[in-house]
Amino acid sequence: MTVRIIGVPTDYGQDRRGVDMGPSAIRYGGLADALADAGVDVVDDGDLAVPRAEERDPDSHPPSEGNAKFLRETEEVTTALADHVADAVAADETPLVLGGDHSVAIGSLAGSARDAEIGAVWFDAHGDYNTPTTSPSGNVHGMPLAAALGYGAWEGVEWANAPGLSEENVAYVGLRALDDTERAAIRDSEMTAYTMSDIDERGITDVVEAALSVAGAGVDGVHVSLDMDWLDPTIAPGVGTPVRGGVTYREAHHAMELVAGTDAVRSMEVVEVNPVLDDSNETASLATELVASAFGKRIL
Ligand code: 6HN
Ligand code: MN
Ligand code: MN
Ligand code: MN
Repeated sequence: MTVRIIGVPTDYGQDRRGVDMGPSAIRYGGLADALADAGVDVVDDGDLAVPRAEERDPDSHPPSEGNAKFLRETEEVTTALADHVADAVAADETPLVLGGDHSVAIGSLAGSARDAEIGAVWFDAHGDYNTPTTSPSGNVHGMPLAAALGYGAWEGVEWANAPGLSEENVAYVGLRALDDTERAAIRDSEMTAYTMSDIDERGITDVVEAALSVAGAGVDGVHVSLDMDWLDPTIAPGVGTPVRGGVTYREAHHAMELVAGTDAVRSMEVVEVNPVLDDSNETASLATELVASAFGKRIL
């Protein structure tokens, strides 16, 4: 297996500065060694060019598009990312996207689902299912799944919609912070949502196996989206929107080992690592360990 690393140093999808240093922090945190431990071949594309938020007007898009900030920049970057991801998949490689904030997922999903039917497993504290008209913050990192699925105000936004992804093949794992309109929209959707309470009751193995089978049913492959705020902030403090009560170190590793066990991973991203908020780069190093587990690293 060849993993193609694509860094996407965005920070305009949310309000805290520093997450644009995520790709560097993850590489510095030992990504190359971790992937070597997993026994995969690696190609590193470096980072995509990303506009600096200070040099752009967050509201430069038409008001009909709602309150989403930096929508033009999001379009510019995710369109380029989608091409890179689609090229990697077409070359039989597995793209590994390093964020940046979670808005980059719009590009990962659009690229991975360009010429195939895919599913997605969303490891996150958050639903990321807002739209430019429902979002309380206007931050696009809270919207990528709605964008990819063409939900609400995202309907017909061609650059953002992922053609081969449908709601029935999307599973959340570890939800614990939803906005009210977002919660209602997720309930009304065909997606499957496993919350932290489900993990409490059923255990991580059962929940992740169920999520992987939902995502993988009848599709060509699965996109794995790993938002580092999925983990408990005591072990992953370097994130912009931490929420208490996340998964533990062991649960996270086991979840990624189950991901590796399916052999269905078509593309993956790890996002929201913010070294400015981190404690000695520990969130970035943890990200590299989890990626290694997802790509097949075993203890013995
Ligand atoms: N993330 N639901 C909140 C919002 O602003 O839409 C938080 C989103 C967090 C997104 O962590 O990727
Ligand atoms: Mn606006
Ligand atoms: Mn999140
Ligand atoms: Mn997220």
